[in-house]
Amino acid sequence: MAFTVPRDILFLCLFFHSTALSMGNWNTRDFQRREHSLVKPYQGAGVGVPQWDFLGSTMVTNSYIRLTPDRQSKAGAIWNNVQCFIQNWELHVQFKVHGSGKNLFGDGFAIWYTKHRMESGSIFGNSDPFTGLGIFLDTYSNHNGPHNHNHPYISAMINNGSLRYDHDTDGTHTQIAGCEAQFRNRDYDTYVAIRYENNKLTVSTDIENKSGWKECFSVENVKLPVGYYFGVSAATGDLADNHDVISVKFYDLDGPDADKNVPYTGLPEASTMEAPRDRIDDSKGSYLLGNMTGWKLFVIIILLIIGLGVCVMVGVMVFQKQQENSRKRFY
Ligand SMILES: [Ca+2]
Repeated sequence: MAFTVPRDILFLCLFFHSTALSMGNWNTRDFQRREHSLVKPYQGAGVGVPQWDFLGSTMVTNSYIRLTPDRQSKAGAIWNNVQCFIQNWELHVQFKVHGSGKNLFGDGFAIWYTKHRMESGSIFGNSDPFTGLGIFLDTYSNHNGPHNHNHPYISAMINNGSLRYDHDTDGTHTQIAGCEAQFRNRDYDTYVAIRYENNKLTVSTDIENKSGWKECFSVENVKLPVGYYFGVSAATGDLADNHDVISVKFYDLDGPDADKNVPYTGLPEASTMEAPRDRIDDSKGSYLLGNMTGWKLFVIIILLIIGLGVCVMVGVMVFQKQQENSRKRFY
């Protein structure tokens, strides 16, 4: 049964789920998991926020967690410090991206489910490369030419630790899917939902003040292991924005039969990678040579030498024949 959990209507979710489970012995306490959620009031009894750690420019207020202020060259993140051992889940993030820039603003934020946590770096404030899932809510197009899409743009990337994120193409070379989403400078609440169930990744948004989810994209055959961490990070550069997280709500979709599932523990994997898009800023010559392996180049050089040899031999033979003919004419 594929649907996205209606926000804040827990009883409805439970109704659907218990219906799906044929009124099985569903445990209501297991549905929303507090250990992976972050809701108001943020502060615990102590100074910190339970189960969450902060990085960089992150600032906690009573009503939001600001990852970056609307100022240049800032980076911040929040990281859940409890590993997730639930195979099927859904994450709702309420956020607010806003600032004084009318036409120029950036760079955006990212939601993570990764092996490593609390590492700062160049992908919206997180490390590059990373291992796991990254959902990018990119407000600024770094691309020099026209894209096939407009910004703000939401995309997903699955990484086994070997791929690098390319800012110059806004990550379109490594994305598994994406969609446009005008989520910036809204007067009302904006949400994004990430659902991972039976190796299917679905990202939906609620950014039009309609209290309903709209699917951004859905991708099958995505493999994510258990034991990774959730996080949200944001960065500004020459351009800036306030990147605020209002809440993170985690829902366990495994249900009471979870013990029967064998959790996936391999590397992150996605069988569908979108076709690379217009990356043609390499010069053609170096592109051709760059794609050639050593032995191919060797064979081509040998063939060229043989070809040149044949040309020279034919040339000499023709020349000799002409000399012979001209001599014959003299006599
Ligand atoms: Ca960008």
